[in-house]
Amino acid sequence: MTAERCQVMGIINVTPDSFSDGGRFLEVDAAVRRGLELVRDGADILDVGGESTRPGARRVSEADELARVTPVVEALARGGVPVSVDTMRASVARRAVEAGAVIVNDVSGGLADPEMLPFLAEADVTCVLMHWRAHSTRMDDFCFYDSVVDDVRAELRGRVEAALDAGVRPERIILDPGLGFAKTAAQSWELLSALPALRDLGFPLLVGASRKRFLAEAAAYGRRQPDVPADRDEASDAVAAIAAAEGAWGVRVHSVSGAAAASRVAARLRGATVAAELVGAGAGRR
Ligand code: PMM
Repeated sequence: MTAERCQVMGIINVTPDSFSDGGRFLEVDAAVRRGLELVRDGADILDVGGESTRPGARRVSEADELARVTPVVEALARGGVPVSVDTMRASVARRAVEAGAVIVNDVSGGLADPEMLPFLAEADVTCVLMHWRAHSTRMDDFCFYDSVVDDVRAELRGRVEAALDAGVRPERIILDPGLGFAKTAAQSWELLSALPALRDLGFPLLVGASRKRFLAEAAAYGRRQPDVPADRDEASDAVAAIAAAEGAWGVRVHSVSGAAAASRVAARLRGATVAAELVGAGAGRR
């Protein structure tokens, strides 16, 4: 999957304990309404997840994850929205793809479930393989690197090899450095400053910085409260602009409008055509 303009992936966490949504979108109707709102704000893709991966979060059962995710994916996909499913379980990925999901976003890069890579190969579906070392309850114990950039590159290369060995086609693979996953704030910043080196791996790159802890320090100004995830949205928009300008394939964000503008600004600067997407009276003439 390639795209000229950085794709804006809007997040729908259908979880009661997500650090950012706080369970507000638990019911299917509310999650679907939220999805449509994100599309109106400029999301290109909606990423639907039923299992929180914030630091310390416990796993949810497969049954709960399926019950949360499947109806939301189905309703949004039926409405014509490109849907991605954020899951580490092959069974959930399978059901979501049957329900219309076109991307499987596995934060474990296929490590959490041995059935995942064979499923991705069989379904021939686009997938995000993220850098990951351990489940959320233990991931903060795995922040040890000789060089975070070199090690993440090498480990991502390992996930690509495993995926190719399982039969996943290379053009189906998107990579993600996994900011905040088994990384200190300093390590996440270092990775963010090395996007060109990560792009050199030769695969489209997804960047997920939105509302993450490491942004707290950059978000601490004016009336913003760095401890409140939603008060990190402007800092998240700034990261989206930088990632888009550096050629990331996509950014995964909670609040979409700033990232959508960033994506269009970056596309314009990079020489891509965005005029065809402009809607509304006179938008193209200003
Ligand atoms: N981060 C979270 C969840 N899923 N998926 C990808 N590909 N990349 C990420 O950085 C990522 C992800 C955790 O954040 P959330 O709980 O706010 O969704």
